Amino acid sequence: MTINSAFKPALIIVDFQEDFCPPNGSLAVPQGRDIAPVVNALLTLPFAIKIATRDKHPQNHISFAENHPGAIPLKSYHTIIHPTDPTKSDTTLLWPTHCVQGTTGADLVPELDAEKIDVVVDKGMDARVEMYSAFYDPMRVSVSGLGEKLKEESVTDVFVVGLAADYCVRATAESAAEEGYRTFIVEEGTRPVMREIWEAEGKKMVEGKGVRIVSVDGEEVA
Ligand code: VGL
Ligand code: ZN
Repeated sequence: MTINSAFKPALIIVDFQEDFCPPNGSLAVPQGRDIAPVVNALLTLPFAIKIATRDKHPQNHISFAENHPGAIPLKSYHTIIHPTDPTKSDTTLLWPTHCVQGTTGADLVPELDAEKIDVVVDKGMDARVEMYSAFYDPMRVSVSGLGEKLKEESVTDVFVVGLAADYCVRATAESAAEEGYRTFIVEEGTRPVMREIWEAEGKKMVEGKGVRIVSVDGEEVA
């Protein structure tokens, strides 16, 4: 019998950026900035690699309601046709304009202990597709390089925190699980856009995809 005891954990801090935080973020997640102490505490632990991701959209990004006349942010949906295979399409929620490349809204928050981060991965840069997962968009038109990084480091386990729990944290964790990593969301290190739906349905759906939601105390919480 061979015992494979490899344990090379990665920490992925998703989109901990000004536009996702109160008081001034254009798409502020309630209490989003409050995750800083937990995230910084995790950054002191011996992860094999510590990665921060940034949502970095061009001004003409497909997910911005203002780019679709009459659309209402957080209420309207838009159909994205696959850029090269028009038989494929996807329906996506539209947002207030956020994390535009070159604006301060796209900056990582100053509360984050950025010195401890090994790699910053940018995502959402292709105007034609929405990209919640930090690995790739659902149509795999835009690929960030995060997957390659984890492979290079022979990562076995992925711990995900950041913003927002119900969108980019969730999608990134689901991709990690799909890529074969043991994957965890650390509950205190994230906050959802829509708390009620996240608690009532979202967590169970993520867990159904093989992601474990854990507490910093080590207790399984969901
Ligand atoms: C996100 C909505 C739009 C996120 C990014 O980081 O969760 N949510 N773009
Ligand atoms: Zn975005």
